[in-house]
Amino acid sequence: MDEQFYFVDLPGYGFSKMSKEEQVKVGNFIEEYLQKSNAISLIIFLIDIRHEPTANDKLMYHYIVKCNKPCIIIANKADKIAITKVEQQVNQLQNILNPMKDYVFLPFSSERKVYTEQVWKEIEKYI
Ligand SMILES: Nc1nc2c(ncn2[C@@H]2O[C@H](COP(=O)(O)OP(=O)(O)OP(=O)(O)O)[C@@H](O)[C@H]2O)c(=O)[nH]1
Ligand SMILES: [Mg+2]
Repeated sequence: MDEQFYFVDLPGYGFSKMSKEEQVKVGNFIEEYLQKSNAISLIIFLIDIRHEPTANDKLMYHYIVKCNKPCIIIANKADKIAITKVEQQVNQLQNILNPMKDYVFLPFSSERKVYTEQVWKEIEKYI
């Protein structure tokens, strides 16, 4: 490999809008990629800070945990809630998904570019 790192954006739940046949193909692709790629340094799992984890979030979270690769969880769209609620909401998401608290959960907003420093600091540990 060259001395570079890449962000690979895997298909999200948008693929639930695909036909059943396509869903199976994409699902198999994601599974194979996550399990067979030795070049994955870190999985970054993005969820929505505003809501409790959905059934899909829980499914994906447990799947990622089973992959046994380093992972951080980013609670995105922090711009959509009051700044005073951000920390509380991230804690609540972690309490539900990861009560053992062995993964890092961080707020983020790709819209507003806030909290980028904390997120980069975490990512840099893996590259
Ligand atoms: N307010 C706000 N909107 C956001 C933020 N991040 C993404 N969005 C919006 O959310 C919508 C979905 O964003 P995508 O990046 O396509 O989400 P995705 O999870 O990759 O979707 P799929 O891959 O199709 O599952 C878009 O309209 C974005 O503009 C954010 O931090 N704040
Ligand atoms: Mg996407």
